[in-house]
Amino acid sequence: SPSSPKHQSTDQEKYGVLNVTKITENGKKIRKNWTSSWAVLQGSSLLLQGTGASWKFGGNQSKPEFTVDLKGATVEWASKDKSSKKNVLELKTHTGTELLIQSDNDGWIREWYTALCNTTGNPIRE
Ligand code: I3S
Repeated sequence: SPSSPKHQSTDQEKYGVLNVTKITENGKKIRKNWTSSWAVLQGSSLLLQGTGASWKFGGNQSKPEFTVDLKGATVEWASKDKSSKKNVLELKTHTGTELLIQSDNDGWIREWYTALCNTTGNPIRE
């Protein structure tokens, strides 16, 4: 809505704060590290940027940002065994990187789910 510019976005360009963690890097399971990130969905890329100086995203990540190529990625609600948190999305890229994306805000995570499904061509499920 116009009164809430931070949350105003379309499926083509969307941005805001999400909790994220990598769980797999190049097909190899890595230790979770949930971190609050500034997320920007633009075209077929999802850019994740740290909100603090110590932000680190995965094992071989030195820069305070990470770009996810959404071409050929799958998006779905994560199963309960993936996390004890609510509202968790699982994003798998075509290169074998797996991320979990989460927000405590039900409406906000649903908006992101819809946008990511639309971008990747994945079916939207309840
Ligand atoms: O899937 P896991 O290993 O139970 O994930 C939890 C751990 O990463 C935990 O940190 P430690 O590595 O210090 O145990 C985190 O604090 C938890 O948040 C992780 O689980 P959730 O269910 O929050 O995704």
